Amino acid sequence: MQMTLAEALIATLKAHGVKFLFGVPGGGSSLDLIAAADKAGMAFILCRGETSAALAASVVGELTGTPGVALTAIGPGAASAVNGVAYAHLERAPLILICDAPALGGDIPPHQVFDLKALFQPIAKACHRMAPETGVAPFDDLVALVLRKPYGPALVELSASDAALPVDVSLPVITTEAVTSTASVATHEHGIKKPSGDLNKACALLGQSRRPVLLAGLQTCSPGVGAALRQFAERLGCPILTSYKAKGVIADDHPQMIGHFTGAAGEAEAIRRADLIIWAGVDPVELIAVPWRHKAPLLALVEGPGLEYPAPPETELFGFLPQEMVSLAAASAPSAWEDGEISALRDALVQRLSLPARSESGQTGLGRTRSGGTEHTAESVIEAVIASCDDETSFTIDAGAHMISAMARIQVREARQVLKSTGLSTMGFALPAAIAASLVAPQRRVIAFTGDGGLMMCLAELSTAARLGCRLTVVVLNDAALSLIDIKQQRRQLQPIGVRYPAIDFAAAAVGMGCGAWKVGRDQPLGPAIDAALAHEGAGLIDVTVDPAGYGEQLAAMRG
Ligand SMILES: Cc1ncc(C[n+]2csc(CCOP(=O)(O)OP(=O)(O)O)c2C)c(N)n1
Ligand SMILES: [Mg+2]
Repeated sequence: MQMTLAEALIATLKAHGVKFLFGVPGGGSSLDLIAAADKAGMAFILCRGETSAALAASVVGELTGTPGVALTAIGPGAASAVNGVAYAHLERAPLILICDAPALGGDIPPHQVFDLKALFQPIAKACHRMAPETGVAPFDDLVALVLRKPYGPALVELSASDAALPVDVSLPVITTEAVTSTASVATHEHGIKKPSGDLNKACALLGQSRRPVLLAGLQTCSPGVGAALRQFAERLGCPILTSYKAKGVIADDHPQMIGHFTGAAGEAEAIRRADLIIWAGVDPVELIAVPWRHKAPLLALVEGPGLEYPAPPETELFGFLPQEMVSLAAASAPSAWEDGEISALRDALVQRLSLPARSESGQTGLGRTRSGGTEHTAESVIEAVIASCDDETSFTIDAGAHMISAMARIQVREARQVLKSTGLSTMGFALPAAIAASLVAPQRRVIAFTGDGGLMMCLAELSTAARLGCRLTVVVLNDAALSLIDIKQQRRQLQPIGVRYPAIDFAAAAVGMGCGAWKVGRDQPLGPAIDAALAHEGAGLIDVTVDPAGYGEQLAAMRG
């Protein structure tokens, strides 16, 4: 069969179940790809910036297990996507970034041209310039590469002249169902193979343990893992902590759930009391950058070798995580943990992560506090919003001080029902991620909790959300400051320079971009705005002025 190279790439993506291409087009091959996608019934989602496009595409990849795809122009378009590609790299998301490429040869000046491969090499699994002579086969290989665990991004360069040339194609024998169905993922990838590694040693470790603790990381979000993980945990009767990325893989209200595992001091007490740490699919990139503080041996159950553990594991099993857990089940017996002890640990962690109560004067710990009174806080706003949401609601969370309350307070029952950047911890994530989540599951409402600083980095995507009619509500915890950095500056007793700015009127900006918007000042009631925003069918935004005064103490309690 004959197709143009652009059509052949689109056909390959379609065969893999790709439904959306995100991006900002240039005048080169992106136009050929958009035209081919349109013919193939695939939607091009025009974004306002390439970073947001690559972030949204990565999140689609995380949510669906199919590759996320973003298109950019030459030079500046590609360079502008770097942070989204860094996200896919450090959060293990399957992403293909297709950039316009300059025509080769001739006397063409190098306008907008620089070495993209060198730019992306440290964060991409592969960088490849497509050529009609080699047909679509190298692209098939790239798709397979980004879908190999751990997932990650690849860069593809394609010139307009090459995109339009005919190629011979024989499409890969792969169907959407084969790629996306849970059962087939399990059998295709892993068959009924025994895990590799020293199973006897792993069984012996588990058999000797009286007080194991289970840490579940991002690999447990893979299809088919959650149920096996829960059965394994329930058989052990031990405390469970999930990483931020794995939030929901075991329901937050499960009686054995203690909270989140980040590597910080906050959760250390629960782990300190354990005699064995079961490291279930945690990717070390999920931990904050502090020295490992635990002495108990590590039993690692992971998808594959090569992880840079913070401490050498006593033993590792590699393969399909449920299979590893089934293989260990024979050696596992109910642990010596008591229910009351587990719930006390959970209560202590919840308490520790709460914003400190305000004193009469409005002072809460570290200096530079604002006035007291009836101000909203990140915690009070998040609690009020989630109290009005149904169980189906998805959440996205940006980076910043507000994130701690959001992750501690939101309770979900599904993996990836809360989306957050952890390995990269980038700002400007919550809104593009919410757009992606809304496109993947249009019937579910998405709430994006963000700081004012993070929203300013992707504000223009409000117009994308409005144009697409996404059922999403952005909640801006507006403190007119980069509070997380403000706190760190205060702790180092430095002058307050470069972390504060005049408050932005986000509601006015949102209205200007076609969103419904509600503004809640410091002494104004929040309830009516929440009711109106959640009743609004399209994209909306609540801009709430919050008091950041308690963040310093909260962060100190969490990170020590
Ligand atoms: C793209 C990016 N730039 C800078 C940082 C460093 N950083 C982390 S949190 C933060 C401040 C966030 O401010 P805001 O969004 O207002 O949230 P707040 O801390 O005030 O709740 C900064 C600058 C980052 N994580 N990502
Ligand atoms: Mg802020």
